[in-house]
Amino acid sequence: MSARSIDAERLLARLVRLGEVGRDDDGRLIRLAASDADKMARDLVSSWMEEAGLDIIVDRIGNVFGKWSVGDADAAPIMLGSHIDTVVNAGIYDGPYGILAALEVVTALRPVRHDLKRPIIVGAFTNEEGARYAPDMMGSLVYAGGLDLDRALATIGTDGTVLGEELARIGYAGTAAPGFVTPHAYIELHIEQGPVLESEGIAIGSVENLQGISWQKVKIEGTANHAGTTPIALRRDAGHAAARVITFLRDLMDSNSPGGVATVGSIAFEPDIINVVPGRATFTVDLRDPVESRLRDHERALAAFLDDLASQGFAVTVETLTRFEPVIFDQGLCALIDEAARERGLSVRRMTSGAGHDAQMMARICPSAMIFIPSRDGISHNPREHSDPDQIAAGADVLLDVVAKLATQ
Ligand code: HGY
Ligand code: MN
Ligand code: MN
Ligand code: MN
Repeated sequence: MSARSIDAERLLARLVRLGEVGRDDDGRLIRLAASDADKMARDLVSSWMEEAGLDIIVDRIGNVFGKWSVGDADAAPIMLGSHIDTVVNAGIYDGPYGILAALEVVTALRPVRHDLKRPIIVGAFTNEEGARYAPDMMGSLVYAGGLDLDRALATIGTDGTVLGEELARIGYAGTAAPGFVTPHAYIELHIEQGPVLESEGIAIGSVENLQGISWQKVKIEGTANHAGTTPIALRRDAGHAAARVITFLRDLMDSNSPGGVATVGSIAFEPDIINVVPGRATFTVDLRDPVESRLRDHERALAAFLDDLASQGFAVTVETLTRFEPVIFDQGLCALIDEAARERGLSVRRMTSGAGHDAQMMARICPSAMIFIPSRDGISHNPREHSDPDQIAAGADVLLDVVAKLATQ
């Protein structure tokens, strides 16, 4: 059993404290990328990084890193991280948990710093959620060389703002080149955000793969008309058409389960008036599957259904917002996670991540893996998001042990 442990009390207190940054008048937590709330949170996390004795580096896509220059200065660092930005009406653990636990790991390792052979970097990646600027996982994607920096900085948000201008406005348009160092390994500690660990009574998830993600924006143009005088058979009702797409996706997933998921998370009708047949429906489609060929099948099936709508007189346009293939994490790191959990007497199981994470981008440039802890009722992207204090501490202790092993190799 490892003698060391992280300071659970400080970790929990900081999670609550950071969770208050970005509350709106209704008490909802909203910390969209490059917003004023994001700035306040970045400033607070940066101050905690400095308190942990880390040197702050900000790169040109606004990723914030705290570097601990221990060990051999030329050795590739261990990188830990996650994100600070949130969705709308978020919980307090998704993202900050991985960063604040990493700061506790650094602090817990200070007494044995002379045994460490390589630097340790804690990263807070820009715009993981993609709620304001698509694609999601943008900061880590640019860092890993998967998206051109200038193109990312030019991204127009859902509110018409430009990411690069917003980063400059909040003072986080850094100067370091994204990808300035290739880590020896990247480990991300995160809440599961799903029901598996809790339903099986397992303490730790050793995440060995992450499902593919396809984000599309669909626009269906019909004919706005009088809600009272227009018979159903004579309509080109964009609202009915959108509803048929949603039902189609639900049936498609039912026929393919387990595995794939499909979500229409955002939808808008125009002119959006009670007594006018919608002339236009604009909505997003989020498709995911751990198996690339099945994800492609679902994309093709949706495209065929939309073509069929077009043959019925609707004008249909589709814009691809994001497309990431499934990712396999490093088996050696997963074995370390398994071992670290068992040495602490914690139950552990291999699993797939249903959610996207910065680790899936870092896996493009270095061995990467994730550690999950249970989420109560499997809820996330929701203020009811919750993990118990002992689960939060256990995940951070497993991260500590994995980092201690990696940093002394
Ligand atoms: O959508 C996702 O899974 C990620 O949290 N952005
Ligand atoms: Mn997250
Ligand atoms: Mn999230
Ligand atoms: Mn995520």
